[in-house]
Amino acid sequence: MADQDYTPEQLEALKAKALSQPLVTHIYTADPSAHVFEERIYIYPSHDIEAGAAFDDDGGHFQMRDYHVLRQDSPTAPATDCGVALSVDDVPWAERQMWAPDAATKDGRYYLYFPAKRADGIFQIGVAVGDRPEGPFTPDPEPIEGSYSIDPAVYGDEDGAHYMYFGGIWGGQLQKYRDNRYDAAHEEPTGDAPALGPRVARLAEDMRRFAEAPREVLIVDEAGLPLRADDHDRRYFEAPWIHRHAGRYYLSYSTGNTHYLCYATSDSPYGPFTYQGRILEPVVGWTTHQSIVQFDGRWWLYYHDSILSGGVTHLRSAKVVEIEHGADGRIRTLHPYGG
Ligand code: FUB
Repeated sequence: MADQDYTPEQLEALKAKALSQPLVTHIYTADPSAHVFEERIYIYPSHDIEAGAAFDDDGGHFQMRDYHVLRQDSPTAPATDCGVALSVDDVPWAERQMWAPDAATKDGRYYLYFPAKRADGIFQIGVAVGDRPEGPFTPDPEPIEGSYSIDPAVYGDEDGAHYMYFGGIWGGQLQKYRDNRYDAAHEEPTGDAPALGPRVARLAEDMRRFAEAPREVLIVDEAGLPLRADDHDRRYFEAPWIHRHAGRYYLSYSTGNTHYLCYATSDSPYGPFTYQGRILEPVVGWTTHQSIVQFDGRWWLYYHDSILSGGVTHLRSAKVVEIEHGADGRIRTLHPYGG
């Protein structure tokens, strides 16, 4: 997960051709989870900082310590930083690395979901509750029971049920789990073994617990066969997100070490999801992470890249660009710097 080497001239050229510019430039923001609350866009990003940690394949250089919420009147309007919504110092069970968050609302309350490492280095997912979309949020004293790994994304279905999708491999530790149990000896599968999938669990009515044991989400190819573990151009790595279009569930995600944003579709929130294609080609920076939201009948992809920091992989900037679903439901692939 190291920086990429770009000359200043190359970065300037990419910036000039970029589909969009950073939502804010006074702080670094990443992994933007966007929602329409109270008829405006609220964005829940990671807050990237330079902590001086060495690069490693487990993402040790991502040492984020708090969350800021951003707000826009519409996806094309300027973004306002609503300030600190939650700090790791206020979360009794968490020690470090507040990675990609998400938020949901129910009955007038707002719930911020976030992964962080416990003191023993194991990721879990916590929840914090507030009365406003921008917070502040008060964290529950313990992580969500039965949660693990990273990248929570909560989807509120049309029937009122809420589902949490989560999980990321390598630094996100998902490969250490089978049947919801941790074993340090487990690694990412290889070869023609089925790739690991994200997990999904319906949330309880109080939005602070799982109502069921997490299930693994299967992603299959056009022939209905599970994506293979060695299919790194298509297999799930991290950053799950669900949106619903024309009655179908769309699971978008990152392929991690091949740097694509892909999607797969299903008739059920539990899957199986059938792989469909790419939404976004690789950005500047190792990671890629998205959310997809509808606003005034148009669809928007919130994503990030590392152009503003000169290509520093752990100093990213959230951005937004419009996407299109074709008449056949397919999403047109975007190239972040044109072409
Ligand atoms: O921001 C830290 C991690 O990088 C996220 O949790 C992943 O999705 C990747 O974007």
